[in-house]
Amino acid sequence: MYSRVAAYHAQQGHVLEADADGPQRRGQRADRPRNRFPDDFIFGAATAAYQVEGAWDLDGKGESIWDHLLHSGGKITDDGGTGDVAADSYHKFREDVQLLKELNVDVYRFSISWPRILPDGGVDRVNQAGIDYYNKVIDELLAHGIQPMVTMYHWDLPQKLQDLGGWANPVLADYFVDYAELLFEKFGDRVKLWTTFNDPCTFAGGYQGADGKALAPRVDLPGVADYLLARTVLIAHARAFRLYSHRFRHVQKGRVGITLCCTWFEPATSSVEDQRAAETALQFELGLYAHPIFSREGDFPVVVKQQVEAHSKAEGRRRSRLPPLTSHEIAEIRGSADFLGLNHYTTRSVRAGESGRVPSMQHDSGAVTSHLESYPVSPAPWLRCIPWGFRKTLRWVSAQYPGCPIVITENGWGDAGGLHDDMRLTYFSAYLSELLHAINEDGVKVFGYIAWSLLDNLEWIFGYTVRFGLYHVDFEDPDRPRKARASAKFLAEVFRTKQLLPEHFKPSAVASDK
Ligand code: GBH
Repeated sequence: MYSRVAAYHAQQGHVLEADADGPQRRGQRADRPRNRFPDDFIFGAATAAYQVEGAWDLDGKGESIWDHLLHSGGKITDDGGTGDVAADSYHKFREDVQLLKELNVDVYRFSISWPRILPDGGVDRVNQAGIDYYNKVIDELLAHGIQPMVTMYHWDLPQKLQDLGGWANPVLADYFVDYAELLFEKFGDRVKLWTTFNDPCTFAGGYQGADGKALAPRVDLPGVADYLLARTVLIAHARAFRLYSHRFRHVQKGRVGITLCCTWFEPATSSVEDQRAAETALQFELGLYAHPIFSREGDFPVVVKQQVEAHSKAEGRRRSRLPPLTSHEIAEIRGSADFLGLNHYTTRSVRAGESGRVPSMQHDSGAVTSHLESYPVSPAPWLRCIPWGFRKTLRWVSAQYPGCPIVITENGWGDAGGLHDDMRLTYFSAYLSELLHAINEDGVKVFGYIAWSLLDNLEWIFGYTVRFGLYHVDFEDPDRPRKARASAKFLAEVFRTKQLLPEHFKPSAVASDK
């Protein structure tokens, strides 16, 4: 270990020389080596309840929409796998904390299963065993010097609330705020980093079709229920944030944000149409949720409102399928976050044109997306390793929402599952290198980086066929043993030293563009 660090110091001068004029060129101060993260930067690893916990009906837990879908008969996921046992983190969380220690993380990002705490969704029936479980997880983390970062909702809605229409029903905001209040009351003395929702853009997919690839709950109302969901989620998020500020913040002194997913959309050509389409695609994916919260003016992005309204009229509707926010709602949502959590994985190519069903968000966006064929592809075919898209995403986000503190809440690579995961290691080193360029040269305010995922886990509809874990899990073995992959050892060093070694710190595609 020492020799690696010494070798690094010997080469550091070389790294500085190679890109010495970066910050000066942009009028910033080079106050640390370019391959170093800020001293107070936080590193972590993430999971989500349904994907790792198992114990789907143990100790009073209620049914979630994922339990419901994957128990609905037949082979739903690619390998027929379910989250019934998953990585069994419900029983093995102490071992997981040991892995987190080994990884040298500052934070562990995990989600709370709403139906484990509130089996029917409402606070009229609290499951004490669920509260006890998360108390134990939180205490174990703190005992080992690891900060808990809690996601309140990572897609496992209590089925009873789906029976009410799920997120298409605005009443869900009331249920969510009650749930959030309970979490602040029970865990807020120890949890200082909260996100309300994980990636609504993706879980809206559960309302955009009912085919074999669709996520739960498989409501087939694209271009309608997904926009209703967006409104409910934004209101639920904002009210939970306001509640924290009024009732808890002064005592608990934590931070509350939201996690949104942002694919980078690269114009297929330099034509004005394709460039505009790529920008619009970003507004439909990220802007739909981020603009109401993080922009100065609030509300949905103008381009989204205009295009959905125009299509809705053309379809003979009396009103836009995107439900308008009242001025009161706009004000309540605007500024309702202490930080933005960003999940970033990959980049797609965009040209202007029509695609998707009518109606659908895809059709409304006027953007046709496709793969960038020449980049390495994961067995999860949506995922390609395109590191420069990460820096472009960060620059775009910080230009759109200036000053907004960002934490990367997910970034990672899926493979078939071996222990010698060279491609994952390559992915992490290349993406971390781009992240450093964004922070140290572009001045993007990123305060943390959390890798997806600590463990192999139920990859939703892909089942266990695609693995994202830093630790391999043997799902054939009832004991679900964990084993470190090469990438875990690599990240443990990055997290410990808060820097990339010169061989991992690459010149950036974006920098050479200019
Ligand atoms: C994350 O979202 C999730 O938060 C996490 O739970 C999950 O395990 C992780 O991804 C890895 O997948 O229609 O087949 O082209 C990532 C969001 C998921 C958005 C895949 C785009 C395209 C699926 N992305 N999705 S497909």
